[in-house]
Amino acid sequence: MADLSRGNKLGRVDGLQRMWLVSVSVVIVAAVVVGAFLLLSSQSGESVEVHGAFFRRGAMGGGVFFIAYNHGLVEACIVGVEALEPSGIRAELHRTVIENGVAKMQGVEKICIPPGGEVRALGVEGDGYHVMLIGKIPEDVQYVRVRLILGSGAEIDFEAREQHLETPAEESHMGHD
Ligand SMILES: [Cu+2]
Repeated sequence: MADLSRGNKLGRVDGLQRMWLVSVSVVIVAAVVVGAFLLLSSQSGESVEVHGAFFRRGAMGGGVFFIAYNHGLVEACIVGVEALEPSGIRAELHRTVIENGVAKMQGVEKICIPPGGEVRALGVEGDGYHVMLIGKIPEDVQYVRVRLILGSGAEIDFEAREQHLETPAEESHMGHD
C-alpha cells in the first residue's frame, strides 16, 4: 500500500514537471512568434505590400495603378497619398464607378484592405480604385514615386513606371490631344 501511493505521488510530480516544461515552451514560442510578427509589421508598414505598380499618362496628369496586399491580421486602410516625384504634382485617391453605363471618377477618403486580402487598384479593370495625378507630368519623366499613408501613420513608398498603351493607333490618337 505504502509503496503504491509513493509510486503514484512520484508519477504526479513527473506529470506536473512535464506540464510546467510544456507551458514554458509554449510561452517562449509565443513570444518569438509575436516578436517576429511585430518586427515584420514595423518593417513593411503594417504588412501592406504594393505590387505591379504602373502609371498611365493623361493630358493633365495621369493615373497610378497597383495591387495592394495586406499580410496583416487586421484591416489596413490607405487614408492619404502624395506624389514624391516629379515635384509639383497633386495626388488623390480615386474610384471609378459605372453609372448608367458611363464611367465616372470620384474622390474617396480611404481604401481599406481586409486582413489577408488585397485591393486591385487597377481602375475599371480592378476594384475601380486608383491614384489620380493632377498636374503636367514632364515628357521625359518615365516613372513617378508615390507615397501611400496608412491609417496607422505608416508610409509605403513605391515607384510606378509608365505603361504605354498597347495599340499604336490609340497611342498616336492620345499623343495629339
Ligand atoms: Cu481618377
